Amino acid sequence: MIKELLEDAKKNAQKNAVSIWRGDLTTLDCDAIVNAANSTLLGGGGVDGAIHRAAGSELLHECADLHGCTTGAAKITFGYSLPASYVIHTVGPIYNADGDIAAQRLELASCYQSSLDLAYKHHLHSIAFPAISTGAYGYPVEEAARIALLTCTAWLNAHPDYGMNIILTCFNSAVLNAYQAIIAAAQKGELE
Ligand code: AR6
Repeated sequence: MIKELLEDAKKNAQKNAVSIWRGDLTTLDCDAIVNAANSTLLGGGGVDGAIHRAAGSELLHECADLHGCTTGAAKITFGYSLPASYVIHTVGPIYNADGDIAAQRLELASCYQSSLDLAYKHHLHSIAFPAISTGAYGYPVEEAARIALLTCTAWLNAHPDYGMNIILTCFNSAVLNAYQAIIAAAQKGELE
């Protein structure tokens, strides 16, 4: 299934793109960067902490008026001192190996889908994601990377003429390796 989606995405390449990039999300000059936040939207560690530090205190003030965010949903703020114009805050699932894995998958996919829908609604054309839930929230990296890639390519294929540039950022080699392995397997037709 991913193979077909990647091939379809390639056909729409002049308009839409998904790419993998290793580095610090907060340095990217795109329309929006996505924050892997918690449900309070009042800051935290990991990429959330890095975004708030780079954006400055005005971001926290705006977030305080948003009254939190539920898992899988997304809310938008300005980017303040960040190079990105906007921050889209989403809340990934806290991974629980003994819990409902299918529900957690849907919640993680919903983070990507809701963020892209919100970017679309605000007429944004470039968006960079961290690997949501793969840090403090403990989601297995390979599975999270697969969900991210699948959801993003499906979104692009549902909006073939829009022109959305999606960057999936990797802050460590585990995430980068996971994306590369999925793409390689998909290209060989080994991934369904
Ligand atoms: N740029 C890109 N990716 C990053 C950066 C960065 N500057 N910093 C970390 N990552 P995490 P979560 C990667 O823990 O698992 C916070 O406290 C990191 O390597 O930031 O969704 C929130 O407030 C990992 O691959 O987010 C929540 O309480 C990925 O970003 C909780 O953590 C996500 O790691 C959310 O946990």
